[in-house]
Amino acid sequence: MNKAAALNTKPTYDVMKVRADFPILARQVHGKPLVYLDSAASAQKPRQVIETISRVYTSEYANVHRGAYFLSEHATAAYEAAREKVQAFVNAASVKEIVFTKGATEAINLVAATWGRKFIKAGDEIVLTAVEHHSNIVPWQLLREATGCVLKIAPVRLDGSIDIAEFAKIIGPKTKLVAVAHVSNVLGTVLPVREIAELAHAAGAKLLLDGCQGIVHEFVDVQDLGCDFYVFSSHKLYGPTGIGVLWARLELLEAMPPYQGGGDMIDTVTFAKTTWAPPPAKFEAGTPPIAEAIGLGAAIDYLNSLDRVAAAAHEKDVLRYAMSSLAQVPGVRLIGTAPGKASVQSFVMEGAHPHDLATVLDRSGISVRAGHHCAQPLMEILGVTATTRASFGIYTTMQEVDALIAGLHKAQQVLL
Ligand code: C6P
Repeated sequence: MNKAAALNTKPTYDVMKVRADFPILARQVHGKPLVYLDSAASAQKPRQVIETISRVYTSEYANVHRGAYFLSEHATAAYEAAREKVQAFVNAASVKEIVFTKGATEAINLVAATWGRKFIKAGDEIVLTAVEHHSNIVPWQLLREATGCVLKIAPVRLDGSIDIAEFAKIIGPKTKLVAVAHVSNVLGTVLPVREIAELAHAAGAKLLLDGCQGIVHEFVDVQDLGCDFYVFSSHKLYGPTGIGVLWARLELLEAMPPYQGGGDMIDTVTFAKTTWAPPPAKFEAGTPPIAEAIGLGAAIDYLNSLDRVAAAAHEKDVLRYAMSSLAQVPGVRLIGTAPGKASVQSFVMEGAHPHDLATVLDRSGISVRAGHHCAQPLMEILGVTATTRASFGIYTTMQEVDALIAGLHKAQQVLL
């Protein structure tokens, strides 16, 4: 058994068995076996999720919350069961705290447009970090335009870690909200969110966690994390696109005005006055993404069917192997080396633009992301315009890391 194969084998985690659940991983790209190393952008889907969505549309589909007939009642029960699965997955205190959105981006915009417009005033401060994704920057800039609030940015060290002492200096009596990534999509840093929660709450501020990458690699217990809002997208969690989650403590959701008006979010409507349904319906105007929500539920069932501790350990092993292998490629510099990081690895290669590198790797069947990763301010701080990023999931093998390394050596011959 070679080194890579040996590292793949764990008594409790059979990565090849997991891979067999993901039909797309068997395909070829440009005549080469697919090596999919872009799960941080969007994860591939297991057969169990694909079959659930197919089954919904084949035999179980109708609109929800509206029909007094069998199919509609069935679809409603399945949609609401998906909400319960999410509740259990993140350990929310109540199923009423789970709002379905179309993704993390919409969830953050929802908080900014509702809670933000109601509770943030001119001069109030919102604290972000330098590692944020545009989805956790731009909604707050829109709020700044609307309210005159101030955005303050906590710095990141060059290795990608957050200096909590520096963070503490940014938070003050005017801080009303701290909005940070749970895990950085560029650096893989797992932010010290419990310490950040303590700092935020000591200042009387709320904490929003952008859990887009966090929910994938960490065990999320929203009550234990001490946050007030937690958002994520299904498509990075092996579920379908078009569905995401906003979790917020119930009293916050109750105090927030609606985001959009329409069907399903009302209690009574007259031309003179409309009253709202209680959360979560208040925030789910219109026909929701029904099959997508049920598909997310199937993704959660799938993840729960695995040994998740072993899966997480496998991902960490892949990351460690990738970091040490990449570091040995001449001219490669790792971007993001904070201790305890999640399995996302950015790098630059001397003399090769990340986009060219990604294109050459693609010819070998290897899918990686290149660019600014929707984190342009972070790129500026790191002094790069772009990076190449390999990100790993529950199905990534050590041999795929070897393929990446071989692809990089090949790219050096082509590009340098
Ligand atoms: N990051 C990446 O390749 P949406 O698009 O709403 O599903 O997720 C937005 C988002 C928000 N926060 C973080 C930390 C993210 O990583 C993402 C999505 C992808 O890194 C696509 S840009």
